[in-house]
Amino acid sequence: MNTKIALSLTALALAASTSLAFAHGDEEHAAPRKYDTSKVEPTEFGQEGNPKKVAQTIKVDMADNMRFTPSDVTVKRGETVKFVVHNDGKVLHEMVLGTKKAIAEHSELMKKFPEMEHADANMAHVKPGRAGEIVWQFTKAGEFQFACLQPGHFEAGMVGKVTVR
Ligand SMILES: [Cu+2]
Repeated sequence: MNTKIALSLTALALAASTSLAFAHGDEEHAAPRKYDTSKVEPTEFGQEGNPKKVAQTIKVDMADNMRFTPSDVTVKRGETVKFVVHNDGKVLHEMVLGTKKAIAEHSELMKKFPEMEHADANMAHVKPGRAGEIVWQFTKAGEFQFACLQPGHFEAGMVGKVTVR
């Protein structure tokens, strides 16, 4: 193993130990995510929401023109939001919620490990013609992002903004 690869793997291991871990596994999200209070980890942009406490459902479309529609949403602090994310395109898209910094870092990791599969409460990978869901409680006020981190998509502008007030 050369040094460069070793360093990259160290970076991945470090990243995997944070709350934004890239859990390997169920790529298709075929079964709905099981909400388990004991597994909810607070982050800088909120935490996994209780599906029974959804106050607002926001429908978001993803398309092959590398755009989210809408690409700008506003939610109330403390509110649990359900994003229903539909893929209108012909390629895989995903919605990943995070801080601007976390999204940028995650995007860099995806470039280094394009085959990396990850499944976490703050993301939904959606196959063409299908829909996925993210239930999220925004516990902190501020500006956050959602992005598609499939190779090249974020760079092409597949990013949106969540304002929490
Ligand atoms: Cu995409």
